[in-house]
Amino acid sequence: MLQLYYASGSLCSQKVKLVLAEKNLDWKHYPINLLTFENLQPSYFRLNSKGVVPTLIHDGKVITNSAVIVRYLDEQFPNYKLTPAEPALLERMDRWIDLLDQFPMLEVMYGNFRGIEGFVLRRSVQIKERMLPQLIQANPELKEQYAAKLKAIKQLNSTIRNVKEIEGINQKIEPLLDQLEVQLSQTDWLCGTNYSLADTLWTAVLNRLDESGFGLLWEDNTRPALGAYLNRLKIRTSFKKAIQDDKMPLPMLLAGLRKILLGI
Ligand SMILES: N[C@@H](CCC(=O)N[C@@H](CS)C(=O)NCC(=O)O)C(=O)O
Repeated sequence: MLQLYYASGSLCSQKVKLVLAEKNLDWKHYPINLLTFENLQPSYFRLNSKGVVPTLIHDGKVITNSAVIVRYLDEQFPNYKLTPAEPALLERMDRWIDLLDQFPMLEVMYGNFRGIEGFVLRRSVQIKERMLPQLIQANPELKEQYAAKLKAIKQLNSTIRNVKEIEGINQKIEPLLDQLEVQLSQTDWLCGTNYSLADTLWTAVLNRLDESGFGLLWEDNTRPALGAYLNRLKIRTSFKKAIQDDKMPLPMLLAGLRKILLGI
């Protein structure tokens, strides 16, 4: 049985859920509430030393990175292969996935989300920065892992407060979209005629860019092939299952808002 620790609305969880849906695999749900910081609990840190979602458990193996998880799933469940067999196409798929992995999506999201959502995200980073030193004190056996998390959170907090840095990161989005536009003007999918893991992962990222207010960069018709591509991705059943239906249950949301806004 596949067991997935995931968080509703988390981009990295959505990538894995999309692949599970594409392959029509059953899996056991372990929802983690990022708003109440369940991911910082010692029990979760023992499973995932970075305290992030997703985490997949299968056949006694624990896998903690979405890019590794999706490749693992494609190898283990070859019923519907999402990896091209031809070496040149495989290389192309790897290039698209690397490009996406190197892109600072976390900073784009935390730096650009507006309204209550943006407020909650940014406040959650500040709270984590306060919680982690206490967790280091209380859990000496996890000191190194928590210290690494604190360092990463401090870095994120400093970046998202720096308007100039966020502007610089935002400026990298259009060249990335241009590369997609060139490819998608030639082929339906990123690796040619067949849908692949690269398309699955880009579904989550493009959708998140859209939610962060960057949809105008293709909706204004300057990148028509990209706009049409996202429409093709959105009509897949996997999009409905993994993204549209990915709503946080109300009790979890309320517990999260209480924690973030009132500190209880
Ligand atoms: N490289 C990791 C990144 C995982 C990651 O950053 N997950 C985010 C959600 S998309 C998370 O758990 N954030 C909570 C936190 O860092 O405290 C992956 O792709 O799995």
